[in-house]
Amino acid sequence: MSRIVTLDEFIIHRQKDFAYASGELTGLLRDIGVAAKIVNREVNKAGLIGILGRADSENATGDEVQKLDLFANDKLIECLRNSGECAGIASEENEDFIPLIPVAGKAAKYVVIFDPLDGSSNIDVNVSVGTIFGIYRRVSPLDQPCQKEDFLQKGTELVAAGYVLYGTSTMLVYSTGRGVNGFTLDPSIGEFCLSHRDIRMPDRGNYYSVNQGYYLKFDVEMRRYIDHCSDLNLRLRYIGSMVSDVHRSLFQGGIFLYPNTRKYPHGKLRMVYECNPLSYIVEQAGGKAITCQLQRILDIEVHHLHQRESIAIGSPAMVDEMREFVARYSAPGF
Ligand code: AHM
Ligand code: MG
Repeated sequence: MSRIVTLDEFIIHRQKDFAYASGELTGLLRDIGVAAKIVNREVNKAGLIGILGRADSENATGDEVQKLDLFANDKLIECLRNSGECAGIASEENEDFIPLIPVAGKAAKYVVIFDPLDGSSNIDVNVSVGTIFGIYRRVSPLDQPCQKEDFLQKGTELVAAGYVLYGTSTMLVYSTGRGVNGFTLDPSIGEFCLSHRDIRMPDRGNYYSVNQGYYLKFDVEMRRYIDHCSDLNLRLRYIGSMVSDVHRSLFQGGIFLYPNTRKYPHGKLRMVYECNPLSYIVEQAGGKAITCQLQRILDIEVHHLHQRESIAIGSPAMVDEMREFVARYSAPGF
């Protein structure tokens, strides 16, 4: 049996790949790993300790907030506040970003964005949820508190991104721009252990993932593409947690769609907290991610912390096919 490689060992080993790396990013990734373990512990026992259910409040963009969302949000903020390597955070659960006070007077050069618990409608019924995170290098002066523009960078500027999936087992998947690696939490030793090295997304797969209940609310070109998926007898899977649906396509191939609808004319999912970090991971694994208006997600200018976009993300051949459909059926005069 090959030797177990823990997340910490792997991160430290990878630091050597980056010339002039000073260990700050390494430290930050390790702190996120610790926060993930704490959130995992609570997700696993949520039913026992009564933190399921709604917290009777709404998040910054008007969605219902579950108690566990608030817990995960608080834990991530707490871990990053004490990290010393993070100048500020922006969370899907907070309206504005939060600058962090330097630890021991040291100016941190990174900011972190996260969706603490994605797929929150699944919490009550014990279905998979996930944490999504991304790390940017600050663009504002290091001797001052971080600024909004540090968080409003394009996805191409991400230094690292990843997610934690609280599923049948808990997995942390991340990339620092040199491929994607996956770690499974071994509960017996409390460590994330390298389980999926250099993940490559299949060129295509047998699954498509979309909330087909909104079919009639989609633009005609999206409807034609969804009909095509159905004609091909692709299997429809939709968990209602983007992390879980994207995770499946990463390993088995497939496409995840959240098109613009009448209710969400610009799409529902958030650029900063969901679309960009997951697109970064998927592209690093050889996949593609575009809007339903056919723009590469990572190239989109971000103007608001809670900006929403439509998205088609997944296996490269399937995203290309979706692009052809949309181009053909939205052509003038069609
Ligand atoms: P959340 O971050 O508030 O949980 O919402 C994001 C989620 C995605 O994970 C998921 O794919 C989508 O919203 C589900 O939305 P819908 O119920 O409209 O299909
Ligand atoms: Mg979310």
